[in-house]
Amino acid sequence: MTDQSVSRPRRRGPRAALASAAVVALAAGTALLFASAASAATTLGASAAERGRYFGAAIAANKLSESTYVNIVNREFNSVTPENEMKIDATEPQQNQFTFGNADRIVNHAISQGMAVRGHTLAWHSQQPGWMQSMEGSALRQAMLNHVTQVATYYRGKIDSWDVVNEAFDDGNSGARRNSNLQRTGNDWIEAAFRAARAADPGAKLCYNDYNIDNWSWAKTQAAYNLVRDFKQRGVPIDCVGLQSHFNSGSPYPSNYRTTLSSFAALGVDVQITELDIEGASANTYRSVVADCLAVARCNGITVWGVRDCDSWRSSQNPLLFDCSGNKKPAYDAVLAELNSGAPPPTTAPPTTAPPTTAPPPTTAPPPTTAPPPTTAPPTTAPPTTPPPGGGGCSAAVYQLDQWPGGFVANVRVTAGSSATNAWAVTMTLPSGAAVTNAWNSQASGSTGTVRFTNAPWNGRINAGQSTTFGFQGTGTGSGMTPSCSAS
Ligand code: G2I
Repeated sequence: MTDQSVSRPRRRGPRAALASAAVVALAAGTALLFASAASAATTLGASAAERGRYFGAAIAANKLSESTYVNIVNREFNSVTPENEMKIDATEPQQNQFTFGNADRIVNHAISQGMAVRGHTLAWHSQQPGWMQSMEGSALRQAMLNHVTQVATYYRGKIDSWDVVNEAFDDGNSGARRNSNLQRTGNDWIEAAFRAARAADPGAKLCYNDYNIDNWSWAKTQAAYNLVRDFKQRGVPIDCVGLQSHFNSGSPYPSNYRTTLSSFAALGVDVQITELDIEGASANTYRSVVADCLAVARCNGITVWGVRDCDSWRSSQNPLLFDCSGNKKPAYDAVLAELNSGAPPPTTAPPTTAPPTTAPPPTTAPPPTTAPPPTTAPPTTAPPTTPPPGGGGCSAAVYQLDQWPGGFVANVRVTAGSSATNAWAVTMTLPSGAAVTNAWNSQASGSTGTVRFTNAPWNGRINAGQSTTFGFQGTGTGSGMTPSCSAS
């Protein structure tokens, strides 16, 4: 493996000061932490965070040296997805020889900015290196599982959500699996990949990701839905579904998109809009997508597939939020306004309805060519300035990521109980001789003995049953720590 620098996460940059402000606010017992909800947020990431969500972009490592590009990325987004750098051909170009240089550039940049990372993607029929393309059968199954294990282990603790399996279903009306070399290793290849990913990185959310699963009445959507339902029923580890949501004239934004989001969510998984772009970038359509996500408690993040139109894989469609010069487009203003009009996360647990056992709706012929449906009106109520307290408690689990003579790195997953949290604190007693040297996505008070970690400004809100992750580095040995969590 290359570039070990990522195994020592660094202190976050400019946003660290905000964390200190939050601690002051909490210590003073004031609602300062949430004061920003009263005045509209001015960036996509900040506004999404106020609603317990992220707003991200797919980015490319080779553009991180362009100032216009990186300024937009740092200013607007609180999550990134490597557009190509974590794919199989990039990370394992020769069998069992892993290269993480470009992916590390993105991950390190994200950590330095306090951004989350969506990992994309561990198992896919496309962008396979040559050696894998020519493999079949048990050799391929073993190679795929080795790839999942090695890459997820390498990035353990640094990935918020992994696209474990990408695009496994066929287009068209069959609802069948896509015929690929991976599929030919046996129908259970998807669950095998998810189990390997969970074992390698128990703290990451594990997603199934696909395109054309946005329209609830399409056969492909129902096929993905049935996969997730089956996995949940049989205990196969899956935490989220990624709807790519590449909208264009052949696959337009569907009027039943919100139904699709809420139907997946009702299975007990998060729903993430993972590769959003819209041909022509209609402000109304972008606004509708955001409104639909905000209307579904478990739709916890939106990622646009690129930053400026010229960065897009479909640049001739001008499908993104910034023009080629980096100026905000009308779609940007619509997205920000819609985010700002959204309510804070609910403070009570969503109903835990059992997954429907009835047959899915009848499927219709694929891609209607009609115009997108009318957009829904945005809610007109302003968010309250002080959200109600969360009384459902929280729990925390610690994962030691790395230990070397004299030091260690640990990650902590904080999970909200039966109601949303507005703020949380995790206390942990360190082994004798150990000391915290820095923390990210939280603020540590004290460094030895019993250390208290409190939320950063952007991750105090966790929806009921949802989780967030923070990490810290220390000297000494980090084993045997038992975290306890309190929430308000
Ligand atoms: O195709 C759009 C997306 C559909 N869902 C999965 C995504 O992973 C996929 O992303 C696109 C990237 O945006 C493109 O940038 O995946 C393409 C490949 O399947 C990417 O294109 C590739 C080109 O095909 C290569 O020739 C090029 O070397 O990008 C590579 C890096 O620029």
